[in-house]
Amino acid sequence: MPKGDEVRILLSILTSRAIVNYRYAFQVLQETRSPYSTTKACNSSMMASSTDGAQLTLYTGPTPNGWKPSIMLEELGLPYHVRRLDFSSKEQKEEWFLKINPNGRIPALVDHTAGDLKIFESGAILWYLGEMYDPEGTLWPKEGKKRTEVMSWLMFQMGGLGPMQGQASYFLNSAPEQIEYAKNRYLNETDRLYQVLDDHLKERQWLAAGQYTLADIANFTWVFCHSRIGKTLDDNPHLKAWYERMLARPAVQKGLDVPTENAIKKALGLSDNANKRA
Ligand SMILES: N[C@@H](CCC(=O)N[C@@H](CS)C(=O)NCC(=O)O)C(=O)O
Repeated sequence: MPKGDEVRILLSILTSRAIVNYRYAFQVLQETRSPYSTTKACNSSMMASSTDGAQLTLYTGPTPNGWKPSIMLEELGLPYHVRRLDFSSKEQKEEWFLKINPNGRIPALVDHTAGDLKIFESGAILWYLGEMYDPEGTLWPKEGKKRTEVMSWLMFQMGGLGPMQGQASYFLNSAPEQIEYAKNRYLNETDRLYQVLDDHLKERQWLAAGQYTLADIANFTWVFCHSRIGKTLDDNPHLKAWYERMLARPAVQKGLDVPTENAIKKALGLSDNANKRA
């Protein structure tokens, strides 16, 4: 047998073992935890200063990335403790929090049932919750092809919509100087991504896998903030219909009210004057 073939066979054996081990590790973790229904000690509205028996602590703020996990936790009906970080005092850069998220940003999640496992990056948090706490596949389908579709739309948000709209919002609302080129660059790219979503939703109710999933949650929280960059959804009728379907979900509304109430009013610009496109 040629040497190249041997190496390839060896690699494929090692890779399949690694996948099996990884699956096994998750299975063990899942088997060792107790069921959620036994710990309804805390929910989003309580926001106590200790974990109060909740198995998960969410470190968050009222922002598009911060709302993703609270919506998913509400959809799954999981009890969780909420710790809001104070951006004005740069609490997210304090040493204690950097031990939870070395990137010094929200959101982050700590799973107390898994040895205080720390998860950061909102996409990773949604994936973790799906993998560990959605045994029925309601938001994170079980079938491989469907999962791949969900992952594609999750990554579309993490690598595209979030960063582009985030920069558009920064250059419009927060930058110390007005830079037309930067504003146009990020607004145009955000417009393009909204159009991609609109085209995709023309023939379907939800973004991926023929069902409501965590990919809808991830993209929604950004579309929710469209007025922050002076956008309306009038040119994107399919996106608008999806947005309204999302907003009608009770768990979405509850998740948006974490960690502060009235997020819906604020994000729609009803009490905010910094939401017009320059
Ligand atoms: N890619 C990260 C982005 C996190 C992020 O940028 N979070 C913002 C709020 S939406 C934040 O913590 N900003 C405060 C800071 O940058 O110090 C994720 O998806 O979790």
